[in-house]
Amino acid sequence: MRAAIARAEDARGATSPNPPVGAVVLDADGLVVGSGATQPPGGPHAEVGALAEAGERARGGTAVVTLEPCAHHGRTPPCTDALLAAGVARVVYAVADPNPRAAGGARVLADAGVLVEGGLLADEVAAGPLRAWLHATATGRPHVTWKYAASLDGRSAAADGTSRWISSETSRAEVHRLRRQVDAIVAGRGTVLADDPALTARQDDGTPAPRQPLRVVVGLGDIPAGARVLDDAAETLHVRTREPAEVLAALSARGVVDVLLEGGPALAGAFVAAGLVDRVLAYLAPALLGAGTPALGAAGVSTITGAHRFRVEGVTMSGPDVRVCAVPVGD
Ligand code: AOF
Ligand code: ZN
Repeated sequence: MRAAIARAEDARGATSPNPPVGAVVLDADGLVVGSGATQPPGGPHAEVGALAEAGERARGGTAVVTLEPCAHHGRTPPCTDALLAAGVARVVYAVADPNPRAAGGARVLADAGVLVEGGLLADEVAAGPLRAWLHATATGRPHVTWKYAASLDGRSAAADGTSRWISSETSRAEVHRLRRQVDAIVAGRGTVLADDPALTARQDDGTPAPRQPLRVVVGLGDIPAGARVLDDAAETLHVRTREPAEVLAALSARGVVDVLLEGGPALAGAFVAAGLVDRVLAYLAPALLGAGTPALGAAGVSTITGAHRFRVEGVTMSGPDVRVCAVPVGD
């Protein structure tokens, strides 16, 4: 299952609106004979790729999948048919499919005499590669991660507006890895005017990633010609509103599931105020500024009892910086 999770992680950012799923096939002796991941929409599901690689060696073997195999004719035929045709004797999956159109695969396989086990490493998969898709399936809107870099006193720019480079090279490289895994990067028009960011995903060697997330600029006014977000390094969508729910509706309509919100403070504050931040990723650099732009602008809080409360999911070092991952209390 950990190998299947690794395949799913690699598929992130390329499958939406479908979930990034990973699959591994073992032969009757328990040797790995194939693996696969969900292909871009309309392409084969994870199981199909893993079975193709395994060929005849799948007969009497085991398929391990991060999501319950589908039992429906969607853009592709049911994975249950492919598993049965291959003669797989056992199927182990992590998370049950919550999509009513696709669900029921476990039952179909069991009724055909396959040994079926669900729930293996389900928490790890649900918090990992399937997190955004499960959220979108349950709520009907994309999953939003608000990412920011700030000084230890919570400022994202100094008093004169300069902000390069608050966080370390290690943290910046990690943000590019994150950008490569999401469907869209969202920034406010104010940030585009102030910082002229490229909002592209780079690889560790600095070259552009082969697949770029959609760049989304939010704000009423025009984007000035010559802004880097208008270059042809990636596609850009300009959403002319200040309303976070409208932004997410526009992104949903384009099949976006996994969103990285990257500022600035006013837009992030509006998303937090609307309860539309599903995860916070903070890169805190061991520096003090004392004055300057706060990472978060007004978020609808006037008194301490109104604070938006989060639960810390993880704290790690990112080079010299501290990386905090937090989710809303109750999630
Ligand atoms: C699987 N394996 O790798 C994935 C599954 O429109 P379709 O035919 O591509 O079906 C999309 C639905 O299938 C999706 O909403 C989800 O329920 C399931 N995804 N299932 O067996 C896979 N990606
Ligand atoms: Zn399928």
